[in-house]
Amino acid sequence: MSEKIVLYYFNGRGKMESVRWLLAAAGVQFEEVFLTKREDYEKLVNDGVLMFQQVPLVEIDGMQLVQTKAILNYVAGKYNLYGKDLKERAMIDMYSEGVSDVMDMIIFSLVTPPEEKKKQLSNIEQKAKDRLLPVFEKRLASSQFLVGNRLSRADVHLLEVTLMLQEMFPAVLSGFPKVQAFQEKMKALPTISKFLQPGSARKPPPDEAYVKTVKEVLSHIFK
Ligand SMILES: N[C@@H](CCC(=O)N[C@@H](CS)C(=O)NCC(=O)O)C(=O)O
Repeated sequence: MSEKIVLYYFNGRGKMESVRWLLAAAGVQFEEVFLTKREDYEKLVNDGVLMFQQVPLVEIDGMQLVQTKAILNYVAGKYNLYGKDLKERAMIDMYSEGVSDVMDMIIFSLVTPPEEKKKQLSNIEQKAKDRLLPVFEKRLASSQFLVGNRLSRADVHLLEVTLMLQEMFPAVLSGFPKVQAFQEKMKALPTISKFLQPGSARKPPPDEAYVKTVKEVLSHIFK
């Protein structure tokens, strides 16, 4: 297996987008293989590289890693985005999991039946405003970074989710000035600024074509 980092997923955000964000924030190059047809998924399964028959899959350091959290943990540990000790790491995990609760709701809203969509979106907005953002607004009032005195994966995940929330609810940060200031500071970091430019590996918000591809590739789920 080569030294290259290779990401196997759909050509869209889904569960891989946070991995792309983390690698990009660390300034690490990676390649991508996109699943566009059912056969692409079947080949990976038949080759035995998907431990649980699920993507994301990331080839890194001679390993074929699956399970998004395991991938994120490894990337964060390898590129010094996981705190200086176990206590910092526990704090980073708490913030990251809080973000992931809302991120998962956003990801799965894609396949929510149309009649439930409105309610689901309103749940996401409410959860973001009532639970998620107040925690970070409070924390960022007294600290530049979420944990310790340097960038961690928690900061990167927070930036990602707040940008996603703004795409869906443009005024969502209006009562959260510290989170807004944090966003601006994060966006100015050279690696992140580069990732936010057109032409980077960052994926656009999902559209119908993306949903169609996912449903075709995973036709055993979306019957
Ligand atoms: N716990 C896994 C879940 C991964 C997952 O659900 N992947 C979907 C695509 S986003 C998949 O490959 N599903 C196929 C299946 O479950 O059969 C993770 O977080 O990586």
